[in-house]
Amino acid sequence: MNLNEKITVDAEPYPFEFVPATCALLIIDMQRDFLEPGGFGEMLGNDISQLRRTIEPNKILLAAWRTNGLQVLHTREGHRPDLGCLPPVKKIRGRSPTTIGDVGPMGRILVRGEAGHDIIPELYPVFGEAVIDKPGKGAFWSTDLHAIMQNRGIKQLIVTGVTTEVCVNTTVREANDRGYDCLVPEDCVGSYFPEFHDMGLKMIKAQGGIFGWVSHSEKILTVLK
Ligand code: TIU
Repeated sequence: MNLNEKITVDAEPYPFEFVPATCALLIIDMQRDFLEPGGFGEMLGNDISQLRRTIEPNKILLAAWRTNGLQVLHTREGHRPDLGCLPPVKKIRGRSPTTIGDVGPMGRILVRGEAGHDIIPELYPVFGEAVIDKPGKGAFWSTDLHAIMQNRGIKQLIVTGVTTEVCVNTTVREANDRGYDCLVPEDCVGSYFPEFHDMGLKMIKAQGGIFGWVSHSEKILTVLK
């Protein structure tokens, strides 16, 4: 397969054309605190199984991306240990007794350098894959993601990770405004709330693909072979 040639993957609202060499896999916030039993997400009463079902398809897609020598980017949501980049409103919203920056089940919650902030072992980054630490929901805001994409010639994105309607949706919208195509494989994204997951995907592909395309990892794997 010539990785510099356009290939087409079945998607909604219509087939997605991409050049593998310039299309990065962007894996959003697959962090221990969001996905692991006993983490911050579960501590807040969320059903982590809705997120954990995305681990296996992400693992397979990531392996295929690596096998083909394609570009991979990871993000983590979190804050400086001094919490200088944590807006006070973000800390107090939710009214939980334990909030961002406090000591949680896996270290200080969503603080860089803490165990719970790190990426789950199943999808752990390898050398050469950029890890973007982001203080917000979108991966572009207050990060060097856009510079990295320009420096590495990345023109399109396959966006996976959690959660569908929060960080994935925000990132897809940000990418769209910067002129990038985004394809979201539905089995590789998840939400604590199935109905928000469904609507989050519908919002991306509505109106002729107002923010991008939605497909399935198996369809991407088929065309990569
Ligand atoms: N990564 C991400 O989506 N962060 C969140 O806080 N998501 C929620 O759904 N809460």
